[in-house]
Amino acid sequence: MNLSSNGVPIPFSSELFGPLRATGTARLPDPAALRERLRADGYLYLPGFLDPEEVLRLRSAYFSLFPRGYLLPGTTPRQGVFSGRVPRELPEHGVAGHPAHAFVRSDTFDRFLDDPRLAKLAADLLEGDARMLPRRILRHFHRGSRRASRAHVDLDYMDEGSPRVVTMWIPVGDCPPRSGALVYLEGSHTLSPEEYEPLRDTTDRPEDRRQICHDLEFTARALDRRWLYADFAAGDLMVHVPSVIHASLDTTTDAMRLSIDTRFVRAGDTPDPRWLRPWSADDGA
Ligand SMILES: O=C(O)CCC(=O)C(=O)O
Repeated sequence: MNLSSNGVPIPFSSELFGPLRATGTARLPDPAALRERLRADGYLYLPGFLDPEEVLRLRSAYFSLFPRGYLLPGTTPRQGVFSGRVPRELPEHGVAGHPAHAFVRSDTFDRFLDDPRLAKLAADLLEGDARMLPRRILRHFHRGSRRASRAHVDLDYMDEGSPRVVTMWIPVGDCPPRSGALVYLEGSHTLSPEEYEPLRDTTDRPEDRRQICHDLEFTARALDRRWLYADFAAGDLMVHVPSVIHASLDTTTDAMRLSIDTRFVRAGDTPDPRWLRPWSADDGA
C-alpha cells in the first residue's frame, strides 16, 4: 500500500503502523469503562456507532451540491467519486460560495449532528451535560490534491478556553487509509508538549507553529511510536482527547474523503471563543 501525507510518502510497515483498538458498539461498555478506555488510549474507535444509511444519505446530500463534471459520469453523489476535474467556477474548499460552507449551515447538517446518541456519549465522557461547539468542520479531499491534516493536537487550536474537550471524528462514507483516513500516534496523549516541541522546526508551513509536523514518518521515528489506523466504514465514529497527536493521510482513491469533526465541552465551561461561530475554511481558527 502506497501512503503519503501532504505529498510526503510514509511506508506502510509494522514499524510505523499498527491497528486502532476497537470498542464494540453492539453493547457499549458502561460510561466509567468508556472514560477509562479514553483515558488509557487517548481515543475511542467505535465501529458502527452511527447508522450507516444516515451517514450515506448525508454524503449524498453534500455531493449533490456540486456542479456537473465534478463527479465521475455514471456514478451517484452517494458514492462521491471524483471525475478528476475540478470545475473552474468552484471556490476554494469551505469558503463562502463553496458547497461545504453552505452545508455546515444547513438544516440537513444540523439534523444529522443533533443525534441524541452523540450528545449522550459526550456527556458520559465529560461526566456532565455536554455542549456541542458551533464550529463544526467538514473536510473533503479528492485524489491528487496531496493535502491532508498535519500532525497536531487539538489543544493547540483551542487554547483560549476550557481544555475539557472531546472531539468526535465522523467519516462520511467509507474511509480506508488510502482514502485519507485519520491516524493517531500511539499513546501520544501521555507525552509532554516539550517532548514534541522540537519537531515543529521540521515543517512545510514555517509561518504556523500550531501544527507539529507534516512528515509522518519523521514524527513516528522521532517520538518512537506507531501511527494507529483503521479501515473506517460509514457508521464508524472516532472520539479523541485534545492532547493526542493525530494527522491524516493523502487521498489517493477515486472515492473522495469526506468527514466531520465536531467538539463538545462541559455545559458550564467557557469554550474557546473561536469555536463559537460556524466554521469557514478561511476563519483562521
Ligand atoms: O479530518 C482530518 O483530517 C483532521 C481531523 C482532526 O484533526 C480532528 O478531528 O481533530
